[in-house]
Amino acid sequence: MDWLKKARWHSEQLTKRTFHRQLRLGVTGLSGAGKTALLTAIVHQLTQSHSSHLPFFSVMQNRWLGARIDDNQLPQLPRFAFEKNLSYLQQQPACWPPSTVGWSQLTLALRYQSESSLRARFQDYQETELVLVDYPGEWLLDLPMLQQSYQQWCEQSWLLFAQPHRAATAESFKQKLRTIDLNDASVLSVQELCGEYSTLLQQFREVAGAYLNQPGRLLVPGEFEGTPLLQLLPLLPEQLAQGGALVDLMQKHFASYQTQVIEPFYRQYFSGLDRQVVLVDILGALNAGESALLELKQSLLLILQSFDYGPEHWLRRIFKPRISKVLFAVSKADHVTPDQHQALTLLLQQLLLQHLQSVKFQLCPYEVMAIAAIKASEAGFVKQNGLQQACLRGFSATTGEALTYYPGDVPRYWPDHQLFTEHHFEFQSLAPLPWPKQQVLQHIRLDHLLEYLLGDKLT
Ligand SMILES: Nc1nc2c(ncn2[C@@H]2O[C@H](COP(=O)(O)OP(=O)(O)O)[C@@H](O)[C@H]2O)c(=O)[nH]1
Ligand SMILES: [Mg+2]
Repeated sequence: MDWLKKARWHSEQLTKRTFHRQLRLGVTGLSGAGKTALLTAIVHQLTQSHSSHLPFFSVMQNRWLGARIDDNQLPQLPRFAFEKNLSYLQQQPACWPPSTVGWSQLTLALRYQSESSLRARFQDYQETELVLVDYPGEWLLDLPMLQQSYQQWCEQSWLLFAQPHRAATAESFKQKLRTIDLNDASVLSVQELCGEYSTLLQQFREVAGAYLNQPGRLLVPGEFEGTPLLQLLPLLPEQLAQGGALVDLMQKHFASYQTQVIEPFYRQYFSGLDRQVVLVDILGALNAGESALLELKQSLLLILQSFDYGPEHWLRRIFKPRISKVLFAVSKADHVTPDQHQALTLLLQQLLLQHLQSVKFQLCPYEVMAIAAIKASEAGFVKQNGLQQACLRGFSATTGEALTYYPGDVPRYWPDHQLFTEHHFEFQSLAPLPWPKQQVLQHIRLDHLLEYLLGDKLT
């Protein structure tokens, strides 16, 4: 290598190192909120799209050179199944990819020209490694358990299970607990009992529309699937005073769950994130009724605690947070007509504000918006009694039939009890629209989402 070549090679290495940037974007939300759809859409849009599809994503307007999946990421980590997910949307009829369990990630290399004319003169392009991390919001719901004793957790759990929408579902498990021998901590009986508790949590979610289910890993175990760390259930508070081998074991498992499941999650995954999207399916909660909406609210308040960055916050003892922006996104906005999008955003804003008004709470910069990762409807108008009425066109997710309909209004304020007694919300689920190959998937405000989360880092 002559000296000129050598010098150029060194300078290239140096520039690469100097300008090599990495950005870790977390995508979370409770099961069914739309994480898989959003990640699939983000990867698809960044690798396939051009400026006309993402008009508000500024880097795409005149500096974008492209993006590709970088599979050199650590092969031992679960890879987000982007190609498989996309193939479901390409089927005829198109269908949604199955919801995933656990966490996964995918790395994209984003190439663009620098905004600075000086840098652009010395470098052909900038490259940023975007690591997309998908993890269940259920895991964030475990955070408050870190500050509780086993006794407090049992008391809080059974208070929750006594609520009208949960009581009937919980009754048979409660009766079962009353008959068990508290001195029997044999492997088989503990396994059976924990299996029943895990089924109860699933029933809460499916039958009672309940979101606040702990421990979150019992519903979405991830890498702890089948391990004794997940053998945990809340005994009846009065049983703790009686004592016994089973009480001792549960106390021990509760402590292990805190130190070997919850804390490592915050240290290993959460602490490395730079930006975060929290998806919220408000329409689903409105459909499920008043108690579901109330629990969604409580769950979100718990999730918010993970983003409380006040200097005195106890979470700082476990890890150093570095998330500098959070986007709270109402998902599936394509299930309502565009004139209702603002109401969706307002609902979520009101909820967040209630909490943020507390003086002690310090959230990093955040934004709220209504999005559809993959738009499953066409919005339009029909004439009714001589008047233009907004409507949607799409295909029912359950029957596949073509629909033209007005889905109804979204309340602009948190609905009170009276509204739920008078009105039953029924926002239909839609199947994905047929997707001719070569075309880019339709979305709502994905460009705003990308601009807010990545725009300032791609300069
Ligand atoms: N219409 C519409 N439905 C969506 C959208 N995103 C998700 N969904 C629906 O919500 C379901 C759950 O989404 P998914 O991404 O699997 O949620 P996850 O459990 O958070 O990963 C999907 O099967 C779709 O029915 C969207 O952008 N538009
Ligand atoms: Mg998923």
